[in-house]
Amino acid sequence: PQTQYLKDYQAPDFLINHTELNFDLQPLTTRVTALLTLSRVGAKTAPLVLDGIDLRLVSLSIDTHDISDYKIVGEQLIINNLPDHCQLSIVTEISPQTNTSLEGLYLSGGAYCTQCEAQGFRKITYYMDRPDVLSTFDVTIIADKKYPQLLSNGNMVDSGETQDGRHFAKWQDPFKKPSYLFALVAGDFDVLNDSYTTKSGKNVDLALFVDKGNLSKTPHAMSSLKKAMQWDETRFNLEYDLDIYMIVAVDFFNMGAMENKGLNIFNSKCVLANQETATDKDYHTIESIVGHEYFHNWTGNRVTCRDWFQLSLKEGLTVFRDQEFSSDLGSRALNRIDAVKVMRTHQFSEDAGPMAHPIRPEKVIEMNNFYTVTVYDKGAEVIRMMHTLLGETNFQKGMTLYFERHDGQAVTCDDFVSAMSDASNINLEQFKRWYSQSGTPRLNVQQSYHSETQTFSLTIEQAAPINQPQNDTLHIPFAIELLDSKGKSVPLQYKGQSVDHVLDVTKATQTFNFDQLAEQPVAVLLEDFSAPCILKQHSNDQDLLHIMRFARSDFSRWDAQQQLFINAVKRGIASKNPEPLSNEIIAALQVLIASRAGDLALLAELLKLPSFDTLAAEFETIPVDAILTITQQFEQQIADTLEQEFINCYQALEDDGSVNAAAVAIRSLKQQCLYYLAKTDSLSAAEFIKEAASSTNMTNVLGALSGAIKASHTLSDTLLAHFDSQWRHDVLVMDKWFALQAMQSGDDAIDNIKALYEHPCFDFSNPNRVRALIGSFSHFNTAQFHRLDGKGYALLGDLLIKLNTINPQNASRMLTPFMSWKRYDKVRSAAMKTQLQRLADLDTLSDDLFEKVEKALN
Ligand code: BAL
Ligand code: ZN
Repeated sequence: PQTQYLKDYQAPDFLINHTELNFDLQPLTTRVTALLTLSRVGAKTAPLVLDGIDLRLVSLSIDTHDISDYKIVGEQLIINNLPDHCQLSIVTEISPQTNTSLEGLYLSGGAYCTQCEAQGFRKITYYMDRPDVLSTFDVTIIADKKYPQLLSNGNMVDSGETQDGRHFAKWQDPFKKPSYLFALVAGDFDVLNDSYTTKSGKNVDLALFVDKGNLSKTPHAMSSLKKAMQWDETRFNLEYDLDIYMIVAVDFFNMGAMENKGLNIFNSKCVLANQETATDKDYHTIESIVGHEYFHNWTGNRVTCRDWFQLSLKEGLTVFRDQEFSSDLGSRALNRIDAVKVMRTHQFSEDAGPMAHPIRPEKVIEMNNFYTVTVYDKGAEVIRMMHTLLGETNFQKGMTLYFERHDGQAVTCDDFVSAMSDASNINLEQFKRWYSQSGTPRLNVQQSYHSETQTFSLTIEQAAPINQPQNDTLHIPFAIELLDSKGKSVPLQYKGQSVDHVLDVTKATQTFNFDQLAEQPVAVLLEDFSAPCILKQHSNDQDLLHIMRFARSDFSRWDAQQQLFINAVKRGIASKNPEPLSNEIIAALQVLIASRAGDLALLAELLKLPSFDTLAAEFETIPVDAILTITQQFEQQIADTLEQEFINCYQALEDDGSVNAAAVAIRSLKQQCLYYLAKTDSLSAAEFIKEAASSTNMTNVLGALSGAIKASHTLSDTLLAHFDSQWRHDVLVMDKWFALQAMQSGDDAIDNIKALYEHPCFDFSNPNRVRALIGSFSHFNTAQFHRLDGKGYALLGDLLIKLNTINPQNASRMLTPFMSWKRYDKVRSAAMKTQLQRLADLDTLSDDLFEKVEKALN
């Protein structure tokens, strides 16, 4: 495997001004004819270097002359002595049916579809498969009529029958695009048609293609799309540019979805939803992903990346945009909580592990390995920090300037920051280090209060991340609030000047002073998680309870509650005889449940203990058993002490079954009550579980089953069996069942999972199934995955060996839990290492796994 470096970037020697593609679709031998209009922009002597994988070259010609001066070296076709301008014709053959990698052109449940980002186009034909080569595309698709819909990017300009009784469609995309945005679909779908009128009055046809029989599950995705189109006009002044926008849902897909120009291809689980089959969380995810792919039309497609090291240019920015979309349409606090959970668990853990990389990586073996929480979610945090530093008005000016300068171009992260800086006149030179430094910065904060001068001081020290000692100091927007003893927000001022609540931290150690404070305030620090840092502070429980009650930011109230629990867990683990949760904490929870006031979904969050991953992040060596024991103990204490309050709350809340925010919030709070009640032997709990499990609303059903299984409730087996018989016809719903099965405790948990490999709905070649069963197991069934006998690790190891040949990209994602093997105790880390070594010893280890296994072991 070869490492590619950002520093080695070279501009292409040729442009592809126009690309004509002709597909003659057959499952085992699809013939692809590519006609490339080329012009040389590099050295006279430079050869044309085209990428290609798993292709059978049939012919290579200019005009009608065959070319002989070429060679195929590894995964490249190198052609010498080409004229400066020419039309190169390349005929290749590929086999969609045997392509299980789900990259390039493949068959998904009988339909042809493509996935080209990042480097899948090279599995379709020889091409300059790099994002800085932009071309217009004309595409002709010829197929049997059993595939009535033949789709590609842009507008359909012709269609008809072929002489041999098949049919064809021709598509033209007027916008230049790199190959990774190419898409083709051929299948027999049901279609939901709709339309949208842009704010300048342009009519856009909207079409959503799904497997036959699924139309009832499409309205939510369609309405999400229209909301996204409108939101982008209102908030970012960006309109759609083609006459038609298509979304196709397929069952076999490695990612959530793909933003191909005018023809998005989606994993069906990110499209299909109705109340019986999808949870409220699914509804939210679908809205956000439909938005995300739509927003890429400007941030990704109109302005794309110069090279793949710049991936965060489009992904960080587009995640930021989809987060803002969800926050403007729904609860800002809950969206922030979700985003921060991802950061503090998955991203911080990636930063602390062997795959740590900056949001703009500097070296890559397999690009698919860099579609990470760092590039995406930390990337979005970096954009969010710029937004915080500039403010909405200047940020939007920066976006406008970015599009003025770069529409139709392939550019770099530096180009984006320059636009932001130039538009706002704010110096972002130091800020740019966020793009090149990996690891999570640690901030040590000292507070002091001087009653004689009524002055309060905050000293913030930036410590480099644990595994990145050489890091330079960063520019960090550090937001704060000061509360008085009554819980009122105090104006920030010093020496007669008001002080902004976002502190500009730019030095290794910096002190900020505030005066006119008659008493020592309680400081809310890193309000709204204004920077992706680890905050080291010594807040006592009293202050945290005060923040939980009074902070103006709902996010910070939740954050304080999390910290309270974290402190209690850490104290418990440190002592031989762990104390139960304090009366104050229990009382605070009691008040919350009894009040049933405010945002009920937020209230549900406030009742949750931090996840295992959140707690694990607090320790250098993860004390698996101790964390599990103490959290179970605390949850049991909450369940037992507040049982009656949970019953009252559950009974008092009326769920009207609708999908509006209020009903969603009610369901989430009811679920949280049920989660605790399932841990008690109360008769009401059993009744509530049975009632919710027989509901026609999947959120309620899943809440009941999940609560029952996690509490090993006696009803679990019956409920699981019933669910299986009810939903076997719907694989997406069965994914929820596989995920529930993965959570089973008990000594036979591993055998149970192995037995499920034989279930008629299970399929190793489908990423959704594999993630539902084994992904859920390895991420969320902590006790069983981390069994001391190593059987949980062996289960994952066996799976990875199998997936290595079926679908390396999926294998590599599934490997993630092993990446942090060094953070566990000796027995566990040795057992995990054994599995990594098994992979390293494979003769045919894919590049995807090689890169991560090698980094993990070294
Ligand atoms: N571009 C890959 C899928 C996504 O991030 O939208
Ligand atoms: Zn994206």
